[in-house]
Amino acid sequence: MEKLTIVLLGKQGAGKSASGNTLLGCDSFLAAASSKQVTRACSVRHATVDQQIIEVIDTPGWGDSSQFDTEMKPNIIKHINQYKPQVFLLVLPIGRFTVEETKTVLNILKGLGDEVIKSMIVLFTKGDDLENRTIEDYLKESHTDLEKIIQICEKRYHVFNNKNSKDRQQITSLLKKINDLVEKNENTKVMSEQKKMTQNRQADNSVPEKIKSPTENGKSLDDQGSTDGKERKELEKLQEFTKENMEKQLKTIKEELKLMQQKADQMEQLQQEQKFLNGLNQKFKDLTRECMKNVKKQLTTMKEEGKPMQQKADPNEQLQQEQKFLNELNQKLQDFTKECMKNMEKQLKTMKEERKQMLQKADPREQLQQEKKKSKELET
Ligand SMILES: Nc1nc2c(ncn2[C@@H]2O[C@H](COP(=O)(O)OP(=O)(O)OP(=O)(O)O)[C@@H](O)[C@H]2O)c(=O)[nH]1
Ligand SMILES: [Mg+2]
Repeated sequence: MEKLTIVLLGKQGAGKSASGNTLLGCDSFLAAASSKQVTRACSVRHATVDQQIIEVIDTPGWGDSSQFDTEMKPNIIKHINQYKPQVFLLVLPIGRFTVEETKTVLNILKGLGDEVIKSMIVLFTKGDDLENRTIEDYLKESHTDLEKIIQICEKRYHVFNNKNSKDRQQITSLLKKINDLVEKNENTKVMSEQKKMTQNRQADNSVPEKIKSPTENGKSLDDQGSTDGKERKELEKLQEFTKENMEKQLKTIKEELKLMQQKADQMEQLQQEQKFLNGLNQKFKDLTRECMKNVKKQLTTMKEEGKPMQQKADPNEQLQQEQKFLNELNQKLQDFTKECMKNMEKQLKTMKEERKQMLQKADPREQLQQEKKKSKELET
């Protein structure tokens, strides 16, 4: 996709920034009603409009031509050299135009030179002020100096109503005029290059001595006879061959130039995107830092608030709590002791019984009595 770079030029408050916004379809530039200069430096923005990358350079508006020459022109020229714009929009607001104002415009145009004027379209803003008139009606009513400006720009003009920026027709129509002009200028450039090359070729094509035409050798055609005819044919062939070769080379150079331009455009876009990402990254870092700061602040506030509450706590209540805890501990200790006592008693009882049984087994009398008892049971 080829990029189209457009520069907005005009007096203060003419509606340059507003027109840039209408063209790009977003509020990229600051536009405002003010008696002072609103845009103070050149700025560049771009967007895709009707499947075309449009790059707009907004410039500060002039008060008069000497101010333009000293304060604005150097920076504008710098931007022109850097961005190589294809089109300049001379922004003029519909309304009363003083003779002085038009003279200023004429002076500035003169200073900018033919190359800029060749790529210039007059963009009338505040089209809503035309009301029921056409732009042609307005131009007819205007004084001759305004007509002169239009003539200098070879009758290229367009009307914008920036208060109705959603009107797509006015944008599409301007882009068509711009693209037609760009194409026309490119064709003219190619043609003049070709012309220059042909002239150079003619100058360089000093025909070698041995194949010079008979008249150039100082001899009449009659003197030379049929051999001259052969030489003439050879010369024509050589010229044809050279012409073909040059044309081929020109075509290759043009294609290479186009490729280089495309690469440069891509690089520039990548740089812009990188710049944007860096900005985003920085913003994210700043935001995170800000958030951390806030969290720390909140933590300190919470700590500060917590302190007096701790200080304010009732000592009696604290004592009661501690007492309660001690009571519970005591109760648990008592229960545990009781349980232990019970277990010990049980074990003692078991031990007593076991001892008794052992004693009975150890006594012989007791044993005899037991045997007697057993035999008596058997007899019966
Ligand atoms: N009604 C109407 N007002 C417009 C139109 N275009 C611009 N304006 C108003 O004109 C005022 C000046 O517009 P800007 O775009 O800031 O003019 P500027 O040429 O950029 O001015 P500087 O930056 O100071 O050189 C703003 O209030 C715009 O809203 C238009 O088509 N119609
Ligand atoms: Mg502005």
